[in-house]
Amino acid sequence: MSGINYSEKIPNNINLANDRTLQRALEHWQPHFLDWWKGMGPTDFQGADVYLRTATSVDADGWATYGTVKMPDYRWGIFLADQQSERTIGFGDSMGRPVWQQVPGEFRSTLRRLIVTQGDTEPASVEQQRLLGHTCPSLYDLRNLFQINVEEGRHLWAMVYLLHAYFGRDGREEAEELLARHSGDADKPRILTTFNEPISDWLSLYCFTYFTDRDGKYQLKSLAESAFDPLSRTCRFMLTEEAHHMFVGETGLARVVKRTLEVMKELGTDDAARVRAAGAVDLALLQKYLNFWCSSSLDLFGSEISSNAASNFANGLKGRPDESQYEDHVLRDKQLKLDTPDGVQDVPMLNALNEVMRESYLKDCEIGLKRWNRQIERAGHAFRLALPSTRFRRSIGSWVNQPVTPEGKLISREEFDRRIGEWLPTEADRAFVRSLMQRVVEPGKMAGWIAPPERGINNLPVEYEYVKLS
Ligand code: BYC
Repeated sequence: MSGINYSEKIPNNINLANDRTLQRALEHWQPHFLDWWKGMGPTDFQGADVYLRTATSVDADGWATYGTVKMPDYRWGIFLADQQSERTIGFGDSMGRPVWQQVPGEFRSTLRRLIVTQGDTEPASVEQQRLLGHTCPSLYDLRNLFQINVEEGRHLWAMVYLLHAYFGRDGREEAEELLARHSGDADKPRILTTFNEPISDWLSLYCFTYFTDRDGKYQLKSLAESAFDPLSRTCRFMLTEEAHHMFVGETGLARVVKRTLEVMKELGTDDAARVRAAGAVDLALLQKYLNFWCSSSLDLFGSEISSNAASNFANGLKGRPDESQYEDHVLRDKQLKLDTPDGVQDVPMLNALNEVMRESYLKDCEIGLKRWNRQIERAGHAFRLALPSTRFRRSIGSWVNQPVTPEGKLISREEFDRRIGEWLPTEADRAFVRSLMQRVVEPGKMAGWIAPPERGINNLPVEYEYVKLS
C-alpha cells in the first residue's frame, strides 16, 4: 500500500488508476497546476538541474530519495500515510466512534473551508518566494529554497486531492480558485494575511520558514487528529516534508548569528553601524525581523476566543497537536484564564483552543532562540534574542491593534507610534538587508552575511554543485 507508483501520470499511493472519474478530474487540473508553476513559481530557474529529494514510499525508509531534476519535471503526486486499522475519533463529543471515510453532510462546508484555507497557504508561499533565487547566498541555499518550493507545490496537490475526491463539483471549483488567488494581489489575495506579505530577502525567508512553517507544523498536526480520516492521513505525510522547511529556517538563522558574531570578533566591536558597514546583519536588526515574522505568524492561529475552534473540536474536525498527550479529550467542563486588554477573563476551554495551540507553538519557537542565544553568550556578548509577546502587533484577537511593546507592556499610542521603528524593520533596515542580497553561485562559496552550513545535503559536501544553472 505504501509504495508509490511513478509510472502513472500522477504518482500516487491511493490506487488512482482504479478511480477513473477522480483520475480524469485530477489529470484535467494537472496542466493548470503546471501553468501556475511556470507563471508563479521560481522565476528563471525552470531549466536548472536541481538536486532534489522525492518520495518513493511513505514509510520512514522510502520517502526520501535524491536525484537531479528540472523543477517542472518534479513528480508532484498524491501520497497519504498508511491507514491505521480501526482508528477511532480521538477527541470531541463523538470520541471513540469510528473515524469517517467520507465527509458527513453536516460538516461538509466547514471541512471544505479548513482544507481550502490550508491549501491556499501552500501555493501562496511559493509565490511569495519566487524572486529569491536571484539573490541566493549559495547554491546550497538555492537548492533548499527549491526543495521547499516543490514540496509546497506537493502540499497543494495533497489538498486538491481531498477537494476533488470528497467535495464533488464545489471541490473542483475550489481547486481552480487555489490557482487563481495570488499572494499580495489587490483583487484576489491569499486568504491569510501572512501569506500576502512579501518575502523579498533571505533573512525574511529564514524567519518565514522558522516561524510560519512552524505554524504549518502545528496546524497540520491538529488536522492530522481529524475524524475525517483521508485528511488525517494526508496531513500525517505532509508533516514529514515540513520538517525540512523548519530546518532551513533554524539553521539559516543560526548561520546568520554565527557570521555576525565572527564579524563582531574581527572588528572587536558590537557597534551596529560598524557590523553593517562590514556587510553583516547586526543582532538588533535580526531581532526586528524576528518580531515581524513571529507576530505575523501568531495571527495564523486565529482569535484567542473562537467559536470556530470550539465547534471544530467538539465535532471532531480539528484536534490539538498530539492530542493523545492530554488527559481530557472532550473539554466540556474546563475553563481557561485569558489575559485580555479588559482584564483576565474565564473562557470555556473549547473556545480557547487557538490560544492553547499558540502557546505550545511558542514553546517550540523558544528552542531555536535558546540555541542562538547560547552562541551569542559563548562569544561573550550580553545581547539576547527574544520572542515578542503574543500581545505585540496583533491583527486579530483581543489584542488587535493595541499599542503594546514586544515585552508585552501596554503603552500610549503616541509612544508606540514613535518607537515602532525600534521594534520592526524600518524602510532603511529593509533597504540595508536588500543591499546584502548579492547572488553567490560558485559551488561552496557563501555570501558574506551568512556562515556556511555545518554539512551538505544527504552526506554530500557543502561544495557540491546542488544546482546546475543552465
Ligand atoms: N488572516 O475564529 P477565528 C502552512 C479569519 S501555515 C486572515 O479567529 P479560527 C504553511 C478566519 O478564517 C498553516 N483571516 O479563527 C506555512 C475566520 O474567517 P471565517 C495553515 C484570518 O477559524 C508555510 C475569521 O477570521 N493552516 O501550512 O478559529 C508555508 C475568524 O476566525 C486569520 C491552516 O490555516 C488570519 N491570520 O482559526 C506553507 C489550517 N485568522 O472562516 C504553508 C486551517 C483567522 O469566519 N485553518 N482569520 O470566514 C484553520 O484551522 C483556521 O481557519 C485558522 C483560523 C486557524 C486559520
